[in-house]
Amino acid sequence: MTTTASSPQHRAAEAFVPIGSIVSIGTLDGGLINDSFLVATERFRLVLQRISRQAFPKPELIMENLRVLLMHAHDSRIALRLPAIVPTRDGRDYWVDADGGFWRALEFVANTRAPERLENLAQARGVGSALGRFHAMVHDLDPRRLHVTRERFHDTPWYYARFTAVAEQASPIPADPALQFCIDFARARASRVSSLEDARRRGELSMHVIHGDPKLENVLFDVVSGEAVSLIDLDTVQPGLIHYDLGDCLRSACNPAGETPPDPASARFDLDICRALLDSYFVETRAFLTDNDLRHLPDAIRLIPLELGLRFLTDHLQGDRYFKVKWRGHNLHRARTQFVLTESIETQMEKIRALIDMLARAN
Ligand code: GN1
Ligand code: MG
Repeated sequence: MTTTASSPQHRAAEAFVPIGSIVSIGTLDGGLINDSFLVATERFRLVLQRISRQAFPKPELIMENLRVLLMHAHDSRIALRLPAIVPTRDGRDYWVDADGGFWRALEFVANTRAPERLENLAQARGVGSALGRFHAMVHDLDPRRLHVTRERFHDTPWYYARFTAVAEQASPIPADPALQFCIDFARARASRVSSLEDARRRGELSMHVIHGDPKLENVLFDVVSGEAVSLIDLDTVQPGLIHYDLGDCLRSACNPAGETPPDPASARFDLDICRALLDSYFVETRAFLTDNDLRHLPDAIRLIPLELGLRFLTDHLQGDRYFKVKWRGHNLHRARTQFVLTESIETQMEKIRALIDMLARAN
């Protein structure tokens, strides 16, 4: 799609590329928060994004973090490509339009693809290796050097409290079996939302630099070698628990149904994918993972899909203010999917524990 010269994305693109050089601007669908475009000039392509100020009240902090991360990655021996910042024509990291829209441009990582679903177990290994290399790369980067770009981003008890407050306000809840299922599902887990935050508060888990959103779509595979070569979407790189990343990566990669399957009931957690992914993750990280890290990992796998389900459900109850939706009910559909996935994890908890013990011993 080519946009008109007066569109906001066209005007923003002109801040980053030489005047008159734009050949086309296409929309990059997929992200649930920011607006993304692929800008092509005769000589190169770049990814142009308008950062959601609702999700990121201070988007300039994202760019400051990205600078720190990229400098660190540059000095690292670990092979993982991270998209470079494309500065504006006057050398800045971002451009703000007349309406306050915050725009930044990143390198388009060429000759790669991001499959929506895993196509084979070799890709699962690739995802685990890429996340492992990322964690290994930032292991010696002091998390205090990074800003918090999004407060309470993986604070499950906080999301739960917000859900109950919003559900309270929304009552009487419209009669809808899917909505009732989700609300009952969430309420039945009230006593189990704080396990990870409690462990953090007790000092059993320590803060590291994390990706924050390492879902499958954010892993890029080389089109020729098939190797996982790059991690993108670095907006939520900030201090956190590696458990948030592992939980998020596994909930996304191990559910062959995806985030919006035709039928939410088809969501399930695939142990074979989990085994392949964690095995290659441990190859990169086992040297610095602690016993406590491993002990709390099964719970993170259960918690992060529950948390995402709570976030989708709350957004549905609030009238779809945060996540982009394609239809009214999309967030409810997504919430059901995450809850069905959570249930599948809950029924396999003993196997997940045994699997992690086995892999930790083997690596
Ligand atoms: C959002 O915008 P996107 O697709 O990168 C969300 C993640 C969710 C994800 C679910 C800042 O990510 O937390 O896990 O959707 N990002 C933010 O697909 O809320
Ligand atoms: Mg993201």
